[in-house]
Amino acid sequence: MSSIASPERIWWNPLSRVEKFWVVLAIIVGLAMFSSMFIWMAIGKQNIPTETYQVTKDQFSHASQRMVQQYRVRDDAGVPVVSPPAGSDVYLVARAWQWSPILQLKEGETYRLHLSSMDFQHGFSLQPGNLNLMVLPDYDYVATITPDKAGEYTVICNEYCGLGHQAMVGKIIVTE
Ligand SMILES: [Cu+2]
Repeated sequence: MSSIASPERIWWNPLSRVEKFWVVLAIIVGLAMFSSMFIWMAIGKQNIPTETYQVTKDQFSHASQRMVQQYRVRDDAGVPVVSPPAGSDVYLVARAWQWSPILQLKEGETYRLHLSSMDFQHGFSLQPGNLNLMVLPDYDYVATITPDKAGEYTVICNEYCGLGHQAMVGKIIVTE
């Protein structure tokens, strides 16, 4: 018999008990994983409360500028650092390729974080913490957040937005 001969073709034989067992088990595991998506959505605390509104770029950038004028405490490498009062609306502007301003929030207080973009689609990714939100032009995406751990957080863009994408890094400071 030559070495390129086909192997003996027995694959159409009826499934053995063992094969049946593993096929059924794989289906059960698959269904369990599939349904866990919905279970996590309902009870896993995986989704933060959000609202979305239509907004023009001018309206959003004015709201952010007003906040910066009122609550700016200093600058960090040319980016204003703002410390808005607890419970207030805070505005983070995404534009190619910068997040502005730097928000300084208080631990344990709740804020309404508004996100919008002045140009392309960007992704708000908070590190550490792994909070991920979409940032779109002409939409005001409002996430109600309560920072529970003081520290300095990095905001990176996780949606490819052009040549400077990898340098699009911002900051959120949470104080005690
Ligand atoms: Cu980007």
